[in-house]
Amino acid sequence: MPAGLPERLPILIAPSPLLKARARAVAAGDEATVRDLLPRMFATMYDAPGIGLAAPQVGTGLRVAVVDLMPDNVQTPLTLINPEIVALSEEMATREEGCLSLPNMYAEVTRPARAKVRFLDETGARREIEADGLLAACLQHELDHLDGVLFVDHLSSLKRNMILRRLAKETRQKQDAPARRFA
Ligand code: GNR
Ligand code: NI
Repeated sequence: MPAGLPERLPILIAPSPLLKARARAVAAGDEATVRDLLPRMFATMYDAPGIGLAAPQVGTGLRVAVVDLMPDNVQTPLTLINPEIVALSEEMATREEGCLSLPNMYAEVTRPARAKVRFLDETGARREIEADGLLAACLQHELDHLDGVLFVDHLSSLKRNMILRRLAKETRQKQDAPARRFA
């Protein structure tokens, strides 16, 4: 029985091996796990704050993601279970992306400008959305997570390594005791 506010989950930071793994499809028997996971994923995403969160980012290897672009600052939650790309535009678009698993790192990522995605919603109903703009980028970013792909994997190895090294350095500095910071 769920009681009180959903608990926020710790977000895995790169280079966690769980972020590189392919998540498995939600199947019969996963209902209780998914029902318990979704409110926690939304709470974690809103708290971060972020506009999307994939289950592998919180250590669950299931093909589940949540998205909310908060249009006009109004919560508009979107739950994606077993999402699949049905179509991608030939036209590409470039925009700055960030990722809760690569905190404080941002880079311009080029992806198809429009995406059609098929998925099951939180009630198990089959749905399909055709997205452009930020939603198209966010959906592709979340589906990538389910295949163990991060936005830096779309960059040149030079840019990717720069970001991963900077992140490793910042993570090290945060974890070090303040007295050891300059040691
Ligand atoms: O909060 C997020 N912002 C964002 C901006 C541009 C493209 C994708 C995203 S998703 C990201 C949250 C996240 O890490 N989701 O996996
Ligand atoms: Ni991400």
